[in-house]
Amino acid sequence: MERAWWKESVVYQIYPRSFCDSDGDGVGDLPGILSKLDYIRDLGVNVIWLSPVYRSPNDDNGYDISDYRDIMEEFGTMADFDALLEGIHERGMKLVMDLVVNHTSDEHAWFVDSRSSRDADKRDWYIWREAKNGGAPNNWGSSFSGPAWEWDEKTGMYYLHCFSKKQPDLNWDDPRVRDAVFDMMDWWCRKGIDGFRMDVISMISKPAGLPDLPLEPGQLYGNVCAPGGTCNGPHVHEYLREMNRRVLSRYDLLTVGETAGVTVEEARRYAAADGSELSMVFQFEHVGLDEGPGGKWSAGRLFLPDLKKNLAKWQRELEGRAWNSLFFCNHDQPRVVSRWGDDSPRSAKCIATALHLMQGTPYVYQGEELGMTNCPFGGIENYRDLETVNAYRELTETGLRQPEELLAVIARKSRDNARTPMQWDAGPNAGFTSGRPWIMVNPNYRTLNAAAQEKDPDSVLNWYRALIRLRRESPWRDAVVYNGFELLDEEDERIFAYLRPGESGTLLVACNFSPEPCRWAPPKRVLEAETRLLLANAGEPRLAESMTLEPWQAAVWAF
Ligand code: TEU
Repeated sequence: MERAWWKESVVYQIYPRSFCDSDGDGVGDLPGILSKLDYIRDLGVNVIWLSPVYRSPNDDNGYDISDYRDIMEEFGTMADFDALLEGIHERGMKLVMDLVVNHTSDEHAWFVDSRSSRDADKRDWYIWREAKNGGAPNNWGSSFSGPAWEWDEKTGMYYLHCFSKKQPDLNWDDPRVRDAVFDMMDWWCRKGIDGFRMDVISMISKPAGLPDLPLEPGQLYGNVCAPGGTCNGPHVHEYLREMNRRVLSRYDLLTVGETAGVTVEEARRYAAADGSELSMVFQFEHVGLDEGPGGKWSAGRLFLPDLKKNLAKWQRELEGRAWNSLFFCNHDQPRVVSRWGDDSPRSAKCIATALHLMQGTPYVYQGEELGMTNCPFGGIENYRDLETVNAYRELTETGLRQPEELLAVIARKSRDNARTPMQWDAGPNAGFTSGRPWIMVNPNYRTLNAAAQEKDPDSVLNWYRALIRLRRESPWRDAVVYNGFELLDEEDERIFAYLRPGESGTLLVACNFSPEPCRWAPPKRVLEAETRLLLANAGEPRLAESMTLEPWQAAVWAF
């Protein structure tokens, strides 16, 4: 398999709003990130993915961009950005920017022009349609509740917004849009950045004719993010190959597509080994496995064999043909230690081990390395995320859900669980800000924080450091990155175990995803080999024909 630096990388995702506030306005900023670069470097990661820092009215916390070539006022200035980029490069790390080009803010100059009149110069840079039967042009729903169409009184037409109404979708079928986006991307590459994470890039090519989508019973609108919605549209690969030809191929970049609705077949095209489109993609099948039949806001529970089989499918189906990304956490997902663990540090370490030793580029989301947990927000008034607040309003006002029952699901699944301030120390506001934080600080910061874990050899932080060292510095680094994958005991409902076979030796990973001791029988070929324990999050488990893995125990052997 061809080697590449982005295959051998570990990426740390920063949500700037919640990372570190340097000027006391209660919002994280670029100088705050600069002040924490040594902490990030000491984790062992070599790439930082920065969620959007461009000028934005913050309807969706920066994923609604009003100027791609300026910095959001609350985050600082372009000079602050340049200092941050320099600081990252000085420490031997790379910077991946978040590229949000499926849509802009409605305050972007392009949209201001487009909506000014039906024959405006940039009218076709967005997706405008006449009313149909006196209403919206089709049954599409916004990901943030309500219809995906907003009526514009001035020009008497609807515009499409798959997300909030302040996030109008760009019309990628207009070559002038592609020209403007590619020119902006090149401008950032010439500033010296090292890649892009591409927001909902699988949605940029809409299906011809914008047809209605199928509706499940009780569904108010068609789901634009579901397969068959706006994902993986007719020209998406054509546009990405054009982007690659005109921009990406001219630089040495890590590019990762956030490809809602992607299948393994589609991923083999988006992340093809021939480098014709992107380096890798984020798939979302695994983080949908604990949803009930009603989607995100329905109470479901993870059945571990489903997770194991899904991850094994992606390992098997991409191997040698495309490259995988490995994540459980990001700014849109609840904290995995609460979601699939029991909030204990050992469960955080166990889950991380299972993820980090598969084939693919691992992504660590800020605070995940500390085992940060979901936050007890309580009432809906304490939430800030428009996806959560809009869903609560729509589902309760239509009578589809009861407030208390829905709040219980929101507490588990809201994106705000990942957006509480980074917990640096036990001081006021967890050391995040000297001001009033824009969102609630998780009250467990007094004991769960980076300062407390820095010196604790058994901390979650030092476990992530060990995992990342194994992948990036140890004699086994090539095995971790490039070896194959073979799932073991796929029906076992508590043990997540797999092999990483390769010419330079094989790794065995065994994780007890449960709070009870669990009997386990390693494969015979392991017992016949001379094995070496590389890592264990508890004790020194000895391989035996029938052995017990302690609650949330995870271990890695080589042979
Ligand atoms: O997310 C795309 C997306 O599908 C989200 O709706 C996400 O899957 C969902 O919230 C999970 O419940 C991207 C960004 O990551 C997200 O933060 C933005 O809000 C969204 O696009 C619009 O830019």
